[in-house]
Amino acid sequence: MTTAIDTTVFPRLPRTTRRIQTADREVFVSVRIEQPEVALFDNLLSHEECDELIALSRVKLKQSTIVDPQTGKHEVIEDRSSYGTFFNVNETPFIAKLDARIAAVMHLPVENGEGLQILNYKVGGEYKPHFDYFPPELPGSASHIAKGGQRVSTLVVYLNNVEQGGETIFPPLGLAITPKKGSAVYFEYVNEKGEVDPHTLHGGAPVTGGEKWIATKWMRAGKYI
Ligand code: PD2
Ligand code: ZN
Repeated sequence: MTTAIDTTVFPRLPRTTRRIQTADREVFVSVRIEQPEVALFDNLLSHEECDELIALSRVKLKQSTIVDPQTGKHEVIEDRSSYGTFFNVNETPFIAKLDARIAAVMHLPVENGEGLQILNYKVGGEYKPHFDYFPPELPGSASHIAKGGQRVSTLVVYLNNVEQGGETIFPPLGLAITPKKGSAVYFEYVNEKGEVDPHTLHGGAPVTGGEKWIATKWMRAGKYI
């Protein structure tokens, strides 16, 4: 049975939630801050699920791109020195299981999600501070916002323990999150008026030892098309 989700509620993750019972796994909210809403989820993926996602992705990695806010085109740039790939929503039964669990903890329908992105950073790899939303005032954003609305929230799932470096950083908040296999950082950046929050500027600090694997889910305000 699926329960209808009220997508108009803010914050999307209720402030008193400490455990989220998804269809197949209990997830723990171990840390949270407000304004902007940031939360850490423990026990989101099993170690076996992390290993399987890495194995499925390793064979199809390509150099990552970003959306140029002026042109809207995907470009390879130095700010994002990682390799990545993605899975369409519900691409396989395994991905569908993860998409459903991720949607449950993000309190939005699976249909609002973009395909799961997998990123791999080697030593020196980083993702310089950026916004995940499309800056509303820039011309390159319109074509992306047309595909299901503005991005509203992000989940970054850590697929391995990184030897050194590779923290997810939020410079305006003075916050750094150490990657922990199977855990995830969640944040929201669009309020009830549809305004984006620049305090959600964040990045992936350079990896200084070992490598880093993550899975990212970006949610839209409406059904992603
Ligand atoms: O690798 C990260 O920790 C990271 C940091 C910032 C990933 C993303 N953003 C992203 O995929 O949007
Ligand atoms: Zn990001």
